[in-house]
Amino acid sequence: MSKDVKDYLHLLDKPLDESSAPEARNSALGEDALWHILYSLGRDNTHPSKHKCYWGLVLAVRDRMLEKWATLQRQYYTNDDKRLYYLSLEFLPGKFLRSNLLALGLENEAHEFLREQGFSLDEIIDQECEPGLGNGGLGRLASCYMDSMATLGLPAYGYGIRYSYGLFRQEIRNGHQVEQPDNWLHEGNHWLIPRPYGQYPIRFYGKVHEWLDDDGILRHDWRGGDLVMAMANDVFVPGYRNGHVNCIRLWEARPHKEFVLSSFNAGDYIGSVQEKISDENISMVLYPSDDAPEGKTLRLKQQYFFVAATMRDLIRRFKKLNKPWDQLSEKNVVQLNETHPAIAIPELMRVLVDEELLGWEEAWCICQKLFAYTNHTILPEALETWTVSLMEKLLPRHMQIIYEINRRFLEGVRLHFRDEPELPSRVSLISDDPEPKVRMSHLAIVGSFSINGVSALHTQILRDRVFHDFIRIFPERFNNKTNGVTPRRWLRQCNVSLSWLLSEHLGCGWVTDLNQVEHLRELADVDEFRHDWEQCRLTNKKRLADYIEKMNGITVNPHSIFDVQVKRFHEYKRQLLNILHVITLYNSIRKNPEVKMQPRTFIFGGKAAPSYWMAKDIIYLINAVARRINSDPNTRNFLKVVFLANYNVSLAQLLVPATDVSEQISTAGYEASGTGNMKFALNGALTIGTRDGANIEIGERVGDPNIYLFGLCEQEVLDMKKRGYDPWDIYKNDSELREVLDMINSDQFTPGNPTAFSGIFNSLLSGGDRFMVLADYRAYVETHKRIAHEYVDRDLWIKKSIMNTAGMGFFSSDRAVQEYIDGIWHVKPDV
Ligand code: NBG
Repeated sequence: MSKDVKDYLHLLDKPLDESSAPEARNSALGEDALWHILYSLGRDNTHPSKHKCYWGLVLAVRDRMLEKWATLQRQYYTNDDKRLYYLSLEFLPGKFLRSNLLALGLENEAHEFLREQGFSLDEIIDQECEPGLGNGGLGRLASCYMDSMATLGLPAYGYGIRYSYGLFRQEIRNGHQVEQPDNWLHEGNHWLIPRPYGQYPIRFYGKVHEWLDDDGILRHDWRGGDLVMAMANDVFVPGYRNGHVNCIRLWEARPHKEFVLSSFNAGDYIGSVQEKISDENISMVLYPSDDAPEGKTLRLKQQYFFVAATMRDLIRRFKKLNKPWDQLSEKNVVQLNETHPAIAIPELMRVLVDEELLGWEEAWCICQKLFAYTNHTILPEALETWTVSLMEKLLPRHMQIIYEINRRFLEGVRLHFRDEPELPSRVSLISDDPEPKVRMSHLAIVGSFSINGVSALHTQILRDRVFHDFIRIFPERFNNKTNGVTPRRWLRQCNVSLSWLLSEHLGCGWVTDLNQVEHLRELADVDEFRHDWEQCRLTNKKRLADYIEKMNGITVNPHSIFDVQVKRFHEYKRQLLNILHVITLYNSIRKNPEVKMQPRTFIFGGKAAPSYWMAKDIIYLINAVARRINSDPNTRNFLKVVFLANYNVSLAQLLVPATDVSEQISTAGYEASGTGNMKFALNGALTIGTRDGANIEIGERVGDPNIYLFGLCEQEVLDMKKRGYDPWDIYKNDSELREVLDMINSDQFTPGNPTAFSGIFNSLLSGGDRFMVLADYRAYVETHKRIAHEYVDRDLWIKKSIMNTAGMGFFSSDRAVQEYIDGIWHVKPDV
């Protein structure tokens, strides 16, 4: 008899594989938590509140990680291990408590303790705030990779910034996005260990002093300017049940001196404190743009600040080994997550040449063997540049070094490509604009031994277009590493009922060896298994429906198709295409009330960069359409539109397991990879998507019948643009679309205000529709019809759903990290 899904729910937080849990420490977790409430938090622990239980538990869990971490650090030195440094301006780890308990095998103990105190783990986790130290895919990828590095037992360090304010909290007021500060540290955070001892001074501005040493060699010394202190804050990342713990070191800016004495003595108390405040500003706030650069001085300061402190750490550890400098790259490798940390290359040159007095060639040779660079975007407007004038002012020595790297590089290019006089200016590290700029991607390419894209298509585009010239200069450097996601957070943790079902049939090995899910294919034809599969999904959908009711006051039918698009708002991601389809459906139901239709719920979520007006207008449009549709009694039973505010990792964990249809509909060629696409498919959602980024590879793995790919492919987008694409033609010829666009361009969704969306209307028509929304509209609408039709055939749909999960083994971040190890890092596990 089929197991009732309620049985699974009882087991929700029990370890799946208790036997493999490492031995518990002598004292029970709960006892330690109570001890910490009294002795670390200084609070009475007789009847601790939820809040105290949470922090007590955090400290008790942290103790267990620290013991392992300290042992490992010693081991790295004794074993002379090669270390990996993963430099990223963003991390999006999500909440820590549940994932750390799971990794350490401590859920049972935690449950027991909380039960004694009269709380559930869910209630306790509600207390936890999520660190939003990133914008989207790039930051979340960094966190998935940290999870895999720990689970694979690598001697690895993550490095980033401890922003005081993470990504803004999004509220929706009258349909508009409103940004609120995310003061995630307002009551401190015990997952982080601040390290006030051994801070590093980091210099900005100042002058370069030149002098001749005793051998007549010209030396450089960067002096003066402002000093800011970098203080480490460590947060620990345990591997899954393997006793391994890594650390992410987040730098916090501190004032160099408490007060500027002269102004203090002169009675300018406020002035002296002001300086302290401006020093701390460097790590104050995360830049809220995604796939777009920020040409602001503070941003460059942030980049240099965290990179310089990180390189200090790397060199300090290396020096303890007493090895010659040429072994720096044998004992370390530095992965640059996008170009944000690329200033590390001239910084290491500066340290080696100016401070350690190595010759230029020797130092450059070390650099080129140490750094590897991952590119995450091909949007031209997102490729980072800094004006030479800013760089010269803020980092004068680095600018000199960049000139010298460029001079030598271009000399080589001229020599090897004599008959291409245009080439040097195209590949130069400095643009020849009227206001010359440093091209950070060129710097990263020239200074790294490996350059990778994040999906097969993306890497191909890098080769064919974006970095075409460099492929000819450094063919051996370019490679692909298709992204992956951690099955711990994105299946085991977020979808407990399905995890139980999988483990019952496949054993627990899939948690660390995701390829095992392929055996699900054999079960797709078993009636009882399909029944259980559907029950698990329904449980998740009901949970999401409750959340929607609570947060938005909208009642949604859990048997309707849950069609979800959650990601940052960007025109290339085309939330607009999605809402055009929703309006199309709305019109068609109104016109044909007698036609029976499968009820559908369209769910949106995501933040727009605060200065990205078009993206904010699209959010407003979705909310305006939602208000109209949800209140229309004629369509209410068939169509609901929901915008969930403040999309973040925790909300993703709720949405992903409850989704039937995953929207991955970027203009082909624009989404480097996508990782949301992987999370949804892993949890059994079917993808409607363009042939873009990793969607293509997902299609190859789950099989054509189990994915809905539509629309122009990358080449067709290019061809169409070249031929001259006119969106007005499509507008004229497609009456259904015309009706939708005319509604947007009237006051239908904003009574009394007919111009609310004229910006959107114009961007799609007179503006030329840069992202080909109208070009893909018809194919998209027709594909949705097919989806609605096939969803009704429950057997067919559930089989497809199972085939999706079954095909996703490849997209584990364990596989991706293993490919980085084999192809780039060559580091060995230390377990
Ligand atoms: C994003 C891409 C995504 C990709 C992630 C992770 C940036 C700059 N890029 O497609 O847009 O999945 O990186 O690689 O955030």
